[in-house]
Formats: sequence, C-alpha cells, structure tokens
Amino acid sequence: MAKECLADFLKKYYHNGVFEKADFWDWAEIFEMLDDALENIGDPAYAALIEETYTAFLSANGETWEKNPFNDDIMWAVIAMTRAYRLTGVKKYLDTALKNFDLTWARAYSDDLGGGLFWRVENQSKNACVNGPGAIAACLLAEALGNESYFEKARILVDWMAAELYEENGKVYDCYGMDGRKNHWSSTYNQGTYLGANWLLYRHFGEAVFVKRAEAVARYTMEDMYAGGVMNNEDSGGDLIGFKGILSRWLSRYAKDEKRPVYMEWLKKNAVAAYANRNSEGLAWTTFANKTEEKYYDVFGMSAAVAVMINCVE
Ligand code: 7K2
Repeated sequence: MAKECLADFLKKYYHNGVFEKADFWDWAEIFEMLDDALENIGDPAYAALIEETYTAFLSANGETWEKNPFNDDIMWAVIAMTRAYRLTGVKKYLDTALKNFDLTWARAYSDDLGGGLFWRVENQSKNACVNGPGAIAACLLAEALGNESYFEKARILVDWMAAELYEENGKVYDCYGMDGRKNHWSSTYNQGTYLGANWLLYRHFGEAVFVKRAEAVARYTMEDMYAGGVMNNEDSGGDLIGFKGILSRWLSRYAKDEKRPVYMEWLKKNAVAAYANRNSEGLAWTTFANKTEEKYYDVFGMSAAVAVMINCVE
C-alpha cells in the first residue's frame, strides 16, 4: 500500500527534486516523507531521490537560509537533512543542517516569555511549530554529532513548552504572543513534534517525565482530538493540509519503540481509510474519511495520507 501510493504521488508531483508548487516548508516536509520511505521501506532508490531533492532544494534556497523570515521553516528543513544524513551517511546533509540550525538558534532564542524560540524574525510570538521542531532538530543533531550540548538545547525548549504551551492532559497549545496572549488551539503537527521531542529526550536522558509526557500527548491526540476515529479535518489553507503526515512520523516512532500498538492500530485505521478513498490516480486527499475527487489537489495535502501509510510500515 505505502510503496504503491508513494509511487503514484511521485508520478504526479515530483519533477527532478522539485515537488510541484511546494513552498519552502512543504518541500522540507515532503523531503521528510522520503526519509520516512528510506527508513521504513528501505529501497535504496529513495536515497537517490533524497540526493536529487537536496540538490534542488539548495539550488533554489542557497546553502544557508537566513533570507527566510520563518524560523520554523528552517527547523523543518534541518530535520529533513539531519535525518537524511543519519540514513545515508552523506556528510554534506549534516553540514548544511548544522549551519542552518546554529544560525536559527542564534537569531530566534531569547529569554522573553521565559525562554523558547521566536516563530519569525519580527520576534512577536513563540510558537509550538518552531519549538517542537527546534527540539527535535537539536536531538537529532546531538546524536549525529555526538555533541551533548545540543541535547541541552532541546531540553531547554521542551521544558519551556511544558511550562507555557502545555497542559498535563497532553494538550499542546499553538503559541504565546509578546502581548501575553496564548492561542490554545491544538493541531496534529504540534502534538506530533512535541511527542517526538519528548520521546527523543527520554531515549537519551531516561527521565520518566519525558515518556510520561509523550504518552499523554499521544493519548490526547488519539482520544480527545479524534475519539479514536479517522482524522478528517485540517483540510483548509496551505499549511494544515500536511499536518497529519508530521503526526504520523513521531507517533509511529513512539509506538514502535515504546511498544504501544494501540497507536499503530489507530494510524493503520487512518491509512486504510485513506487508501480506500483514493481517486483514479491513486491519490488520497487529507480528509481521510471522504472519497478523493477527480480534480487537482495541493501537493502538501496529498502527501499526508502517503506519509501515514509509509509510517505504518513495520
Ligand atoms: O501561526 C503559525 C502557527 O502558529 C500556526 O500553527 C500555523 C497554522 O500558522 C503559522 S505557521 C505556518 C507557516 C509556516 N512557515 C511557512 C509559512 O508560509 C506558514 O504560514 O497554519
């Protein structure tokens, strides 16, 4: 299912390293889907696609991305490339990731609001969408480099989020503004990255607080947000449509490593629903419970179901 759907997705949207009409962060996240494919399916052909995508991404965006005002965008691409390095051993992926992590940390971290990374260069809010990915990027770099100081950076972000953007029941808030206001909206991508960050810290530090939190976030997402059913929302705009792929990446990793099959079963239920609802081109839209129409859909929103399927491969 996963391999076949990825092939149909690539046939439709992939052109020599470029994903049709994908902007910077869509591109980074679909790059991560190729990492998922290499990691879970294991066909070396995916390593060639990663190399081609890396080359195209750098020729479009340069080697360092300080022109991009979104700190979150850079963190997503750092994660994609650090994972690519860990899967292939190609050193330039790690070098690029490290340079861009360091420049982003330097411009985005501050003590305002108690800590954490700013979302954009205007420094108006601190959002889960940059702090969760920032913590994941730091953990992955720490492991790849064997450099403990990046684990400490990750811990700082995760602790700050626990204090300001988190409820003990497992709910992750969206952001905290410099005006003192918090947006309490929870979304699959923020749930997913906060789960992933806690899980990676648990594996390194072994402290129970992290695994307890990972479990709470997983449970909240499946039960409170979806009552164990098929995810059928986050289908508007250019950003939300790709969120579920991000959740599936970290939830499946947690479920596999920590042996929590209940979450794999839930992800599989979602994958099966999306698969049953694909259109004649073999593509499934981000509302997994609805039949996909015979029309042109945005690439990022079409990647979510494929990512869920790939992350269900055991
Ligand atoms: O407001 C932030 C975030 O807190 C919220 O969760 C999402 C919801 O929107 C933005 S983050 C989305 C940006 C990511 N970087 C690329 C930009 O084009 C995009 O707006 O959607």
